[in-house]
Amino acid sequence: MDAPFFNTVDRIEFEGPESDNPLAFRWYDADRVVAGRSMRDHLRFASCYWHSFNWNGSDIFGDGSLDRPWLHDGDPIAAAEAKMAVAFEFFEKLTVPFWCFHDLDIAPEGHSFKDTAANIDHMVDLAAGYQERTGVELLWGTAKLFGHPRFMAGAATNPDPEVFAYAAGQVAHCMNATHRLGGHNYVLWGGREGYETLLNTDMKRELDQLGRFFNMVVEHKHAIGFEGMILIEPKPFEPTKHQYDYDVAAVHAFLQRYGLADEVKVNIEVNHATLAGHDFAHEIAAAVTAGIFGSIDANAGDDRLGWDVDRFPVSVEQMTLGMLEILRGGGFTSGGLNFDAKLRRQSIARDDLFHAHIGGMDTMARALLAAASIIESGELDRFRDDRYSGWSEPLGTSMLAGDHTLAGLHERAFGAGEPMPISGRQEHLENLVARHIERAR
Ligand code: XUL
Ligand code: CO
Repeated sequence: MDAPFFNTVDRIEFEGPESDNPLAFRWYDADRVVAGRSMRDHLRFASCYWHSFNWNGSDIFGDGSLDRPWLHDGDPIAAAEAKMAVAFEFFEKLTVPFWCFHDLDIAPEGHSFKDTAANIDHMVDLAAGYQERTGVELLWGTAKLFGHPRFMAGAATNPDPEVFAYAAGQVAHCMNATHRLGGHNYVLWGGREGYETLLNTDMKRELDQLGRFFNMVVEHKHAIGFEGMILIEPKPFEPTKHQYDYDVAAVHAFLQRYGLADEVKVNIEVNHATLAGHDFAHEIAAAVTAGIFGSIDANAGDDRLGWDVDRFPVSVEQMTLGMLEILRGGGFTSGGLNFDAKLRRQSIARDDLFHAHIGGMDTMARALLAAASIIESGELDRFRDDRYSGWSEPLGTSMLAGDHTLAGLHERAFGAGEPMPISGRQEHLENLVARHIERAR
């Protein structure tokens, strides 16, 4: 394989909104300070290994279309090594500060658990060297508990305890690897943790199994001294017909039920939110409200396709509304914006991967500027505070303080008269957001 792999692309630089250079940032200016923090620190961009380096462009109807020679050439370990060289060439040229992986993205599965573990350890040693040389850090690691047929009926929620035990071993190994690489978080997405039919499913048992599994994950985190956050990634369906981690609200209820609400937060993916019938911004607000906001998988769905298409984000408006909730919640701590996004199958030129990420990063940077400008102007928050101002008056405060009963308010209603409705002013506020998007520079 030729090196460098991306031989037509150099380091991507910021050139400003007027630039016509398609291989430059127009909005993402890493060192620029916005609302007290550099763009690099606000956005904490990560590139994901699986879609960019492990996927060959195949879909359920067609074979691989992308130029990814390491996916079919030669010895599996040599191929994994070649893939990692290309991945870090990409991260460095893109200037993305973080990356994310599944254990089996970076290392081939062996003939036994022991072989696979040795393959992972070898690749983690190499990754540690690349991280050291390039300065790229690990946003999160995760274990692939959904690809192999052993997991077809679930990992932690499998009817067979042997599969649960295998998955626990795999997660322990992957958590140790993530810890070794200085990972900022560890993610659990329950790809097969759900069911296809209740006819063969004992929901109560499966939820108890999942609760125990996550408690073991938290116990292991403390046992090995891993200081990163444990994150669950909600998704309503696909691959299973119903997934237990349906959305943020379902995950929060689950965490409370199994005593995990102080230990585990959420990794919210845009397209998973929309598949659950929510706006992206709703899921962030739900997580901030519950105190479990962690990290984001940035991507986009398609309005006419009801599955997880993982496009790169292109809508400044959608992302502005999301960034607004993130900033209102205080911004990221250990989390970041991971592009869990893939090319379209016809995007077969090597540099398409750069165009995709540059577009995504510029979209998010513009969204950050617009959201920061909305917050700085204070108009939106003033309107919102005014709308609830009655709750600072005696009636509002005394009702919340518990000084009234339903019977007392029943009596009051006879003499109180009709409440005076006021406008919700949605269109006015939408125009306000549009104005900030147009003007934020
Ligand atoms: C699947 C998905 C996963 C997780 C990590 O829809 O989003 O890639 O982000 O397992
Ligand atoms: Co994801």
